[in-house]
Amino acid sequence: MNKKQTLAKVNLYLIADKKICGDRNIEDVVIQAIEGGAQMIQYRDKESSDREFLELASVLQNICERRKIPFIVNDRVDIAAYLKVDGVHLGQDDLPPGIARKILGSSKIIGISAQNIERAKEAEKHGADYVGIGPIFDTATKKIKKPIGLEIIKQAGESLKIPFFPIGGINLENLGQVIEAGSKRIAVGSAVICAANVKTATQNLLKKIQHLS
Ligand code: TZP
Ligand code: MG
Repeated sequence: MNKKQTLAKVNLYLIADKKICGDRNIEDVVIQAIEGGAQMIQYRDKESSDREFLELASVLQNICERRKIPFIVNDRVDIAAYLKVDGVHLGQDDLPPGIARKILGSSKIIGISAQNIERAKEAEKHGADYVGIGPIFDTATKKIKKPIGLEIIKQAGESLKIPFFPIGGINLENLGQVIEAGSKRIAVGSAVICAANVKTATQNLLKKIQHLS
């Protein structure tokens, strides 16, 4: 499957953030989430050393590979290239997508975070394969500005050709609003990772969104 076909199938994207895993083992969280139906995994880790990042990325890559789930690493184009993972996710202050593309090649998935529609369109223009747009709602996962709200989802639906994933504070209670605003995809962290039961929480989110494409 090429990356377009892969992304077309993803409604539920898990951001496996090491920090929000807390005492939970990130490998177990990822396994449970995949069992519950998570369709793409991003390893996000702002606190580990380079070496720990490399080791954990490799372990998670194996977990995902065995289950045929695309695996993306956050920030680290170098580690993505070395491990030959499926892609990288970059923020506005990371390497620009054009440079990541030169390093990783055309077959890899490059995702970009955008906080407004102009940035999202720019990311598309510079060769991003998908954008994460948010934070839609309040989130404790990322120490950033105010939530941008649901309006951008409609704008993204009208102006982007590439897939977009609303992100930030999305949970089972507010998912209906995200869908109503025009998205058939979401990226979630805490709603899955901090749930009493990771697998059930993933299943419940998926049930609401998977029929949309
Ligand atoms: N960008 C905005 S929120 C977030 C990122 C990477 C992490 C996931 O947020 P949440 O609220 O834990 O689902
Ligand atoms: Mg980043």
